[in-house]
Amino acid sequence: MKNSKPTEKNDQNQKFDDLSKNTEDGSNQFMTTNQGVKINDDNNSLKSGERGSTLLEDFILREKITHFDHERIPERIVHARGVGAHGVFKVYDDSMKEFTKAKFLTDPSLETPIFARFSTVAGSRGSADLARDVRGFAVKFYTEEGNYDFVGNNMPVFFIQDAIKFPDLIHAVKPEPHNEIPQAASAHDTFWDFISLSPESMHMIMWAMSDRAIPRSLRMMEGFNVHTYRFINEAGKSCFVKMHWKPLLGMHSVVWDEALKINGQDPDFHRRDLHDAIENGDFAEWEFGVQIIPEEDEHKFDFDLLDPTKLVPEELVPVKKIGKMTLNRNTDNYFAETEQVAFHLGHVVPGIDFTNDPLLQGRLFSYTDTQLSRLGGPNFHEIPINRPIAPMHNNQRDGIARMEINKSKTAYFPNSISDGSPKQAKATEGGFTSYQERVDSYKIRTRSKSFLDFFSQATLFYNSQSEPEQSHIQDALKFELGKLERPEIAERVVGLLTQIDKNLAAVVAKGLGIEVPEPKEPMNHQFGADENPDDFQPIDVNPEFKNSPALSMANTVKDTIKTRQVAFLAADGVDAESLSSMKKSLQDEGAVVKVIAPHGGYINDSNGNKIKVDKSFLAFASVLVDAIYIPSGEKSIQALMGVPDAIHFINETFTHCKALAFCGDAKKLFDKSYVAQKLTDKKAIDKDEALIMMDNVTKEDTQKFITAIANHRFWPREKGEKVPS
Ligand code: HDD
Repeated sequence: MKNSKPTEKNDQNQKFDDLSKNTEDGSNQFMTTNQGVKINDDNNSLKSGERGSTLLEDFILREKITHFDHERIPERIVHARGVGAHGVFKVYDDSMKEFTKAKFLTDPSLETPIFARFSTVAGSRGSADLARDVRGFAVKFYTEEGNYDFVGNNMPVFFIQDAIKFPDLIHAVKPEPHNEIPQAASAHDTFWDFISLSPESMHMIMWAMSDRAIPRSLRMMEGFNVHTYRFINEAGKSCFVKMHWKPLLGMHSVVWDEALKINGQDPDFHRRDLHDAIENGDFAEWEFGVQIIPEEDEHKFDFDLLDPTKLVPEELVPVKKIGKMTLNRNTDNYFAETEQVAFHLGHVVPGIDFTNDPLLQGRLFSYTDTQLSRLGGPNFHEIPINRPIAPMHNNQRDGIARMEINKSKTAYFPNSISDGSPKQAKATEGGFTSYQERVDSYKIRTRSKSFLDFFSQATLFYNSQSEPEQSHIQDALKFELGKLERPEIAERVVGLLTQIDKNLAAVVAKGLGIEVPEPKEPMNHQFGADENPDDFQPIDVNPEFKNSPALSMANTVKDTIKTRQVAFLAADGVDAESLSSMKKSLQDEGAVVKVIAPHGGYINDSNGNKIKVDKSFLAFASVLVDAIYIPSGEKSIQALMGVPDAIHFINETFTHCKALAFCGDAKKLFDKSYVAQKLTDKKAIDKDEALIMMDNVTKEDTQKFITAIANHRFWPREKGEKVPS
């Protein structure tokens, strides 16, 4: 692994210069107290005699313990588990000028520093990475015009339509109040109880039950800003915009059985993956895309643009890719940067504005408010990771942990004493002006009737999935609902599923051992006490689009094995050529090779060369890699045949539909696997494109292996005869 210091290239960044004002490096320095007094003994407290009691006078001990006692801050109420990294963002050209005046989106000469944080939603700070969950996708842009925060998810829609329901949703999904069970899981009664009474959530449920909820890597997932926002151009004209992040490596997921096992084998799987990729110089990249909708088209769709449970199909409004984000530097300190970073979708710059989406509007209140208790007061914007690189002057003063020393004799506006400073900026000088949206309406507490189509896009999503993806959704629902203790909740959910797809409902009902129920009336329970329930029941909409290929991960990028992990199973005597030539070919394509052997340290190859073992079987597992390869070598294969873990590697890799390649006499090892022994349909082995048998490492066979890894999974295995792993 390369040195964790940033490379020369990615060290050049205005935000890094800014952060460097607050960095501390104790190398070759004396240890001191917080007051700068050098410490002579950090190992023993001050006592009255060698065996006497400790003295209160010991300011070194007191200071150290006091600071330790207060090291923790409240974890985020949601999105507590996360990982962050630094990077840069650049637009390709100035084509967005037509729509927005935001400089960082229109000036291709600018490289905007960014900090991104990815997270799971429900779990605590120490929970495992591969929970079935939505992933937070937050990006802070330190632009010249102030900070812009993108606070999105890896799914383009949300569970609820109004922010007033957010505490209910989160109370339902978090561990149950009486026993704080389960951790980082939605498979429990309170979550599904809430969902079963809130049919607006069914579109998001389809996403959350899909493979999108168990990404292979944070680097391999999309990001969405969910709400419809506005762009405002220099002339003050507005249009609507949906924002997207598209990963250059494509979208890929693990399978559920892997997710369960990864959570035990390496609960930091995603965190480690991002960290290691950046350390290796494999910087994570996403293209930034926008769907632009002219203001006049607001009512053109068969859904409401203000409804956050709806997406705009890409086939209807194409995503124009306008720039690229590159994450190229890990944090120096997790707490100072990733834990203390505070995102807020209300942090916008001129050229970006809000809409009346009621979920968005409520969020605008929540994000600053939550930091007040999480980060201890109103000055969290001064924490280095949060402060803008744009100049910052105003009349806000004081408060806990104020860092800035404001020199002005005045802290009010207007003033004459300070010559009217700091001054207001005209719009032409970059002053933020809100979009003058015409509003003419009654003050009213209700849900818009245009939000009552709860199922058509859930059906669109389900119909757009490939067969394996659909079957994973079915299994996820069987798993989640199968965990419920109250059968009536599962029945209500299956009732709602009938509104999405009859077959989906039937398959799930069968898995649960129940009859397919009629949906319980009323389906929707989200209305006021004085409102008529009948007015708020789901409406039927026949959507313009029945299928959107962009929604299926089957259609993603599959032409690269960059950063994919391949385990080479080997022992002493491994054939030197069989190991090294495959290793070189895979590494040339950007894959990461790990040698897994019966013991740690080194093994000897057939030429007597020492080969470093990355991990022993005991300290590793097949679920941590994308593919396995077993090089030839009689002695090595003999040894592996005596290692049950090696056979288990093969069984599991096969069951998880990943690529396997066997070279020469490694076939003998394959013969010991369940795949060879229990699969009665031998033709399935011949037809299996991701199970590669090679006599030698030929160019052709290597290419077959590379293609199989790039395809990520060979799903026909799931449909065929099952073998145990
Ligand atoms: Fe939220 C954190 C994304 C709805 C209230 N949210 C948070 C984070 C992300 C999102 C990515 C973590 C940011 C970080 O890494 O620090 N939230 C979303 C999306 C939503 C959404 C995409 C729907 C479209 N959130 C939402 C609502 C509310 C909140 C409706 C409240 C009314 N969210 C919060 C919060 C958090 C938060 C309580 C917890 C920690 C924080 O803000 O800084 O304010």
